[in-house]
Amino acid sequence: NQLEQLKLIRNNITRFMMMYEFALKELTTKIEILNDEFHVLHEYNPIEHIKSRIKSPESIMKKLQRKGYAQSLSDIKETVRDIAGLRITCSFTEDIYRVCEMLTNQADIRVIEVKDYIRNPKSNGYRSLHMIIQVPVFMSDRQEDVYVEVQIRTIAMDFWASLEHKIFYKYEGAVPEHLLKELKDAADSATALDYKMERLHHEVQSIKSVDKTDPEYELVQ
Ligand code: 0O2
Repeated sequence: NQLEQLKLIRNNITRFMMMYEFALKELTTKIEILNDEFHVLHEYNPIEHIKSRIKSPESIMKKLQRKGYAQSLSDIKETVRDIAGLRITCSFTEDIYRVCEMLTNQADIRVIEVKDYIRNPKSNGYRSLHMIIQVPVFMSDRQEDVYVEVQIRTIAMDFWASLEHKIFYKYEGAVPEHLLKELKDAADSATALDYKMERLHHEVQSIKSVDKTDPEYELVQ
């Protein structure tokens, strides 16, 4: 009987973790569809790439210890809302807000929280748009609304964040002052680059919209 109970616990945990995988699959497909449709309408892809991850059991435990005691799987679900994580890398900053809006407009997605570290960067220079959303997952016997943390960034923001993350872990949080300063400078350069690339993109887009079949076109040339 104890063995049966253990089996039941194991199955519950496996199904619990699978829920997050399903949510990520569903969301990834949704975003790919939005990206493809956007390409048809605007002749470019706002999304460079998408990466998903499931938080490791160790990280879930660490977060639970930090956030307080959880007695059941549903407590864990409510306490750790980033078990499923999706990182969307966009070409330009304005695309980040477009993707955020496209997700918000999906009828079955519920936006729980948005943290805008682009308009309000962290003091170390970190920039990204974070969303906590809920997506419905349909299982054989029930529907579960699953939390997913979505981080939306430009390539430059992502480049900066991955290096900063490596440095932070290498020094176990005690990063030397001069490196912090250099990281902040690099974050400022990344912001300037994003700004410049967006401006160039607008300029090129306005050229592209000239109708070359228009007889006036040659006169303007
Ligand atoms: P991992 O391994 O990426 O998952 P929370 O603890 O999530 O309830 P918090 O810290 O306010 O509360 O969440 P927030 O601000 O939304 O940030 C969560 C995630 O954003 C982090 O996840 C990182 O992925 C990323 N992030 C936030 N700040 C920084 C930063 O300064 N540098 C870098 N490189 N990434 C950052 P985890 O769980 O820390 O790690």
